[in-house]
Formats: sequence, structure tokens, C-alpha cells
Amino acid sequence: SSNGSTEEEKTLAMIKPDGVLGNYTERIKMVIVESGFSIIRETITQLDEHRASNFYVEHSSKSFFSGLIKYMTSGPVLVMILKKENAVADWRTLIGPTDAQKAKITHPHSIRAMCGLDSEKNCVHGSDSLESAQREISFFFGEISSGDAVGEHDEL
Ligand code: RTP
Ligand code: MG
Repeated sequence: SSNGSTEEEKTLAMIKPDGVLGNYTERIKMVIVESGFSIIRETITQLDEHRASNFYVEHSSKSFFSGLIKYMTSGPVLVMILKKENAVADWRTLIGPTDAQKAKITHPHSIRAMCGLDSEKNCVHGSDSLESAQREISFFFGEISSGDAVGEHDEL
């Protein structure tokens, strides 16, 4: 950008109901900060069926969808905007694979290995692309500055 700072990305991170109820919030936040992310916004919210279905609409035809919605509405979630260079990919790497059982074997230092249970109850979410990140940030926090302005209008 024009001020010479590194281009930074924003991604959406979520601690799912099992993570919040299992008291993993502070441990996860510690890993986030130690890994170089800034938490620039955060909110706790309880998803209802409608909002959870909308959030995961890409999976609406999958066999696991009804279980996913039941899980995601089972308690409050903590949603955060994380900022860092390469935030989208780096947060996905830090959380590890979808199946927390596999994560414990193949990615033992990942967040899902630390606090996830199985292929459904995996404790955390991360946007899977820049486009998903923008959609998901808007979903929870409203519109934000577009990508080409990131770094100059980055108070959000
Ligand atoms: P997320 O979107 O939550 O960050 O997870 P992900 O990209 O690693 O995995 P995705 O394929 O997008 O699946 C979304 C969430 O659905 C639940 N799931 N359950 N029972 C199952 O086989 C199954 N498969 C997926 C998980 O909670 C997964 O994170
Ligand atoms: Mg996903």
C-alpha cells in the first residue's frame, strides 16, 4: 500500500459451541496472538437455525447438514476478525484438518488437535478463501472496506 506497510488480510475465525462451553476460549486466543494475528473485532453470539443454515449454505445438500446445524446452534459461538499477512491460509493451517481425530495424528500442534472431538465437533472455524472471508465478516460484522483499501482503512 501507499504507506509502505505489508499488505494484510482479514479472515473470520470462530470458536464453535464445544470450544466455548469447554472453556477453550482463552487458550485459543493465546495461540492466535502468539502466532502473529491481531484480533481486530470479536463478538459472542447464539446462532439460531436460520442464521446457522445461512452461514453454512454451501453444505445444505450434504448428509451432515442437519447434524451441523444442531451442533452450531447448541450454544454460543465466539466470532473474531483476525488480521495478518496471509491470514486466510495461515489460520486454516493453524486450525488443522476438519476431522479432529485425524488432526491429533497428522497435525498434533493444531487447534483442532488440542480441543476438537471428531469430524463434526471440531471446535473452530476458518474462512476457506478471501471471498469467503469477506462474505463471513460481512455476515457477522456488516460491510467492511474492500480489499484494495486494506492497510489504509484498516481500523475495522
Ligand atoms: P469450517 O468450514 O467449519 O471451518 O470447517 P472445514 O472447512 O474444515 O470443513 P467443511 O467441509 O467446510 O465442513 C463444515 C463443518 O461441517 C462439519 N462436518 N461434519 N459429520 C461429518 O462428516 C462432517 N463433515 C463436516 C464440521 O463441523 C465442519 O467443520
Ligand atoms: Mg469450511
